[in-house]
Amino acid sequence: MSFRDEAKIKVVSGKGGDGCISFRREKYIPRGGPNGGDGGDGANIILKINENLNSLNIFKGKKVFLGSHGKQGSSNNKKGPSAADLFIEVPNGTLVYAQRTKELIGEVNLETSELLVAKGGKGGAGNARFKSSINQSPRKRTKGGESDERELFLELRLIADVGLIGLPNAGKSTLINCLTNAKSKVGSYEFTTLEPELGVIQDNYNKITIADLPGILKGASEGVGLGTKFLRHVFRTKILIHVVDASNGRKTAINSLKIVENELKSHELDFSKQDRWICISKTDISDKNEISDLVSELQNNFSKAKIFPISSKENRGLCELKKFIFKLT
Ligand SMILES: Nc1nc2c(ncn2[C@@H]2O[C@H](COP(=O)(O)OP(=O)(O)OP(=O)(O)O)[C@@H](O)[C@H]2O)c(=O)[nH]1
Ligand SMILES: [Mg+2]
Repeated sequence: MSFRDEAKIKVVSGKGGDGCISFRREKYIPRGGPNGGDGGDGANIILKINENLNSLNIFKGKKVFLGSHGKQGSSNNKKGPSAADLFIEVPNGTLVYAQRTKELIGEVNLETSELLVAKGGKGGAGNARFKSSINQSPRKRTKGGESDERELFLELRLIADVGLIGLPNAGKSTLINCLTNAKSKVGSYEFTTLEPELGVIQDNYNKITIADLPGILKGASEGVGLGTKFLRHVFRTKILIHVVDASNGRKTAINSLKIVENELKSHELDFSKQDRWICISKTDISDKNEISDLVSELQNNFSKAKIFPISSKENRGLCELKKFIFKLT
């Protein structure tokens, strides 16, 4: 199943139950007072975080969510039962918009783990509530509140600590597979990875999530290759690791770095404040002198970026990289 990071759904909360009109009828009490109970409340519709979800694929088949109605009140001042709220589970980082106006309603994440998206109708008042000194036998009650119907647009921004970016074939998926439990597809051709993949790296104290993304080509911001739409999934990572293939020489490596950075700049989201690390990949098949020249050139040009020469194939430099990744928490 392909990865879905957008979904359109319709949610309809439950109606409130009507209030009841009823009078006490007991032997020897000819004109018993009103005893109609209130109606129960209709179901609220609530989006709720499920941290095990990583996509909006759950909405592939089901797109309409109906809450149950509250029950009517009944005699003897019995309140009608309220309907149970309807919880819809969504992944961490789900943004919720009104479909028509695109207005942001809220976001489901670790801080806001539940978001009310359609309020259930209130139960109506039974006639017992309308008794007064001038009206001992009210025939008045109120109806339950109407349901609330909303068309929502959901957009997922995966929440990861680290994002891997780079040209296609740079070695991003090989790296995430070495660092984490991910099983991202690896291939010697471009665009092996077609959708974001998450992996988790863990020690006794910390858990870090890494996102592997499809490669970015020159012109991606204008739609070349797979475009840059998926970049939103690494927008809130603590750092971006830029994976640069060193095996085609220093110049090509620097050039590829510039291409990817330019595409980031053209994106609607502002990536300029996110820290960058640079992984110089495939050092096992790269010229040693070229690598050391590349490291110094990068250090001069990107003084703030940490630089890690690595080889995922020969497990070089990965311990050092992991050490810094764990320091992120
Ligand atoms: N020699 C060597 N080859 C590597 C290394 N890392 C990755 N490769 C190879 O480089 C090719 C591309 O690797 P991937 O990990 O699929 O690259 P990617 O950046 O995920 O590529 P896309 O998903 O297409 O963007 C594969 O043939 C890998 O086996 C490395 O450290 N050394
Ligand atoms: Mg890949």
